[in-house]
Amino acid sequence: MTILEGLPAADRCLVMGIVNVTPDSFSDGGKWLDPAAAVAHGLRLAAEGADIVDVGGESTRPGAQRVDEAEELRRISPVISGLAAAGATVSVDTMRAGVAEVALGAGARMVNDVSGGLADPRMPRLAAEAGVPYVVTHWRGYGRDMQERAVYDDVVREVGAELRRRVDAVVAAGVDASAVIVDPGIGFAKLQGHNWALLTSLGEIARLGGDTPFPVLVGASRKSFLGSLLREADGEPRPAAERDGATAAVTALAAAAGAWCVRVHAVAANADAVRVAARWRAASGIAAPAGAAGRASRSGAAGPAHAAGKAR
Ligand code: PMM
Repeated sequence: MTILEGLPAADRCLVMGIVNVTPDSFSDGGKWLDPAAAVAHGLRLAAEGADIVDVGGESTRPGAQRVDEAEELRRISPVISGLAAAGATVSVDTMRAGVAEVALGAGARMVNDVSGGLADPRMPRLAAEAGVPYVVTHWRGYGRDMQERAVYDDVVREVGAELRRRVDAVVAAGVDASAVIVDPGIGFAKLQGHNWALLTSLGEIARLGGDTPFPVLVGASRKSFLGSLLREADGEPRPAAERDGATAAVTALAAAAGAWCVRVHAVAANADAVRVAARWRAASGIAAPAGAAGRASRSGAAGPAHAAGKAR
């Protein structure tokens, strides 16, 4: 099997566009509840340069309540089949194996599980049997109380160790190590400083894969640590819809540090940013990110470990 089978490969960081089919996501909740509008939005993101379109039907924001499985499926199934039929590369953002199974049947090619297999123990086996790339995200619990769990002595070391345990568990469940993508889970049980520490340590996250670094996915788009950074004169955080410039800056830096993919709401500026970063890396003599040319075939000598170093 080739690495990340079924996904686009590029000699740059990939761009994943977000389609949240939810009434309550923090930045775009309620905008894409109508399936036709959601499909049109996903295709617009693909036209703007999204390599992958990520479709989710359950908000994971801090404080969010869970939806039931039937409702999650009702929201996303027509959107996934519509996008896949139109030729988009689709991933499904879900913590439920039952939802992932239907989504894969409808044409999704990747499972994006923000719980890293913790929320539904059947998920790793499903991903293994389907043979699809599987995003293992660092997670400490559901949105309703996750921020109470944002307690770390050394966030990079602890997130790394917890992620490594999750990767070992999903591999033990049968997922091919070359199909694993890791994600530090920006904003999931993390305070602002934790997010920055992780973003500046992507090389360490990638090196959880040892000599063959794992592809790293970064989901920082419009998250509240950016709103806090860009506080208005009155002290209020910058609203979510006005965080796209900061998101593109994070994208450029993460991609220059070797991230495999960034998950973003506003695709066009981020598609430019990853191209700038690729040129930057090329001019610096750094190879393509892990996962770009095939994890199994990479030497592991360059990539994120080389680029990001220990700059915390
Ligand atoms: N963040 C959100 C949802 N899904 N998936 C991955 N892999 N990584 C993330 O950081 C992530 C995610 C929450 O953001 P949204 O409500 O804007 O979709």
